[in-house]
Amino acid sequence: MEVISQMKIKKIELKSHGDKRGQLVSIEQFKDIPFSIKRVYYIYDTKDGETRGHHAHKSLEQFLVCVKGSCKVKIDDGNIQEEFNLSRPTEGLYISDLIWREMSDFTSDCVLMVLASNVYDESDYIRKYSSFLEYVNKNQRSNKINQKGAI
Ligand code: T46
Repeated sequence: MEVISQMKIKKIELKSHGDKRGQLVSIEQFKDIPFSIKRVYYIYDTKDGETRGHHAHKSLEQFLVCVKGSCKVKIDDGNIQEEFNLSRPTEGLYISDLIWREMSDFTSDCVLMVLASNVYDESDYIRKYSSFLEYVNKNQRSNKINQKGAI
């Protein structure tokens, strides 16, 4: 099966420090995830049947963890689509730039925590799918030109 580049999307397993009191998971920048953390937000109390996301970012890295409950994350790089199930506080999904994402199937207890590489910036969002595809194509064309120039 063709998969979206591991550089762009990656499931990351987190270590849990368990003892008789319970569990603790820590996430450190550049150690557990490949970027520096500038922002943390979380999504909770998502209503039954609701979906979220439906956008991509021009330049943002994020790491999504369901610290409670579960949800699905559909991702799309403009060519390939994949779906991930997030259901454990010890696993997260790393998503880099130019990836369309849609979150769905939130359980009523779901708390989806997101670590982000930058502060909130509405101008970084691409909220129209057709604009996302245009952006991806333009990006791929300029990457090819740069690669040819480098030879
Ligand atoms: C993403 C997925 C996984 C802020 O004021 N600050 C913030 O840091 C964020 C993330 C959102 N907001 C405001 C903007 C909207 O008025 O909160 C409201 C809901 O945001 P949005 O509709 O973008 O939420 P989602 O769940 O569709 O998407 C969010 C993130 O925005 C996005 O970057 O990748 O979660």
